Amino acid sequence: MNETTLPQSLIEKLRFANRVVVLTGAGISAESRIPTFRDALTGLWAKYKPEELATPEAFISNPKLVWDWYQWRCSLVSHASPNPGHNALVQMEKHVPHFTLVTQNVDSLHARAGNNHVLELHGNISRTRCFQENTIVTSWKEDGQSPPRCPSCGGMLRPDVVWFGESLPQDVLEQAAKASAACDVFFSIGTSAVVFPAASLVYEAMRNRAVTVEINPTPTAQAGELSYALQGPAGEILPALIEETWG
Ligand code: BV8
Repeated sequence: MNETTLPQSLIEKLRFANRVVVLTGAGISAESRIPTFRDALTGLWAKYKPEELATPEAFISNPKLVWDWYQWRCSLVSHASPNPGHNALVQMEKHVPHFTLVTQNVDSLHARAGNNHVLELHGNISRTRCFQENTIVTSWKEDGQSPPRCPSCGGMLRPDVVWFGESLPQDVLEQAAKASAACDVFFSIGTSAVVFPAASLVYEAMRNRAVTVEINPTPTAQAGELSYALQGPAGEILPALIEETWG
């Protein structure tokens, strides 16, 4: 059901919840002025679809284009700060006995806001790895090459994110699936719910008869299947939800 006010029944369930899982997507960082994944294609990249750039094939065929796109996004992230939506989830973690935060985002904003133990399904744009050796690389020679080269094997460097067609970190996905299958309340916040397997976590929660909640200004295709679909920006809804639930 679509709601713009906060349903009292949800407040009650959240107040007494023992296990809560929150899945976030790019929308929760939109109010930190980071374009959402599907809005991040402006300027040089406007003519591409994100699925066309966030793939190993795209990187192999045009490494500079893909590397520069991530460098541009990195600069946006470095100038961004957590917003009230991120901060509200830090408060939620304090109130809920067993709280699991799972994110598809690669921008570190949940950790910077103060959430502990964030499960990053799709990696993190602040880390760089060797495309050949798959090892994390922390320093390299800036000789104007884009992408820069690995100091140990000379191969191209790439962002430490999960591209389409690449497997998610198995341990992280297993922790997220386990928590989703055991939770009382599952939130899906700021995600278009079209990327898998992240978008399948809510069904693990449903199988466990959890209360399921979407927070998004635009109801997603999953909205009709959920217990609640709260229509609005996370930066407004989440602080109000924390305030009404725990005062
Ligand atoms: C894989 C890289 C095994 C980093 C990303 C079923 C099972 C398994 C795989 C598949 C499957 N079906 C299809 C697949 C393949 C594929 C897939 O899902 N394709 C889609 C397009 C159909 N999945 C994969 O390839 C995954 N790999 O499963 O490995 C495998 C191996 C080989 C072959 C097959 C399978 C890998 C998926 C990860 C891909 N990498 N990112 C980066 O560059 O960021 S995913 C990318 O999309 C981002 O990480 C992003 O986080 C993610 C999801 O997007 P959203 O976060 O939802 O962002 P979006 O812009 O779409 O939406 C924003 C939402 O926010 C909107 O709804 C908007 O209304 C809302 N919003 C806006 N403002 C606000 C707001 N909400 C709240 N408040 C606001 N203020």
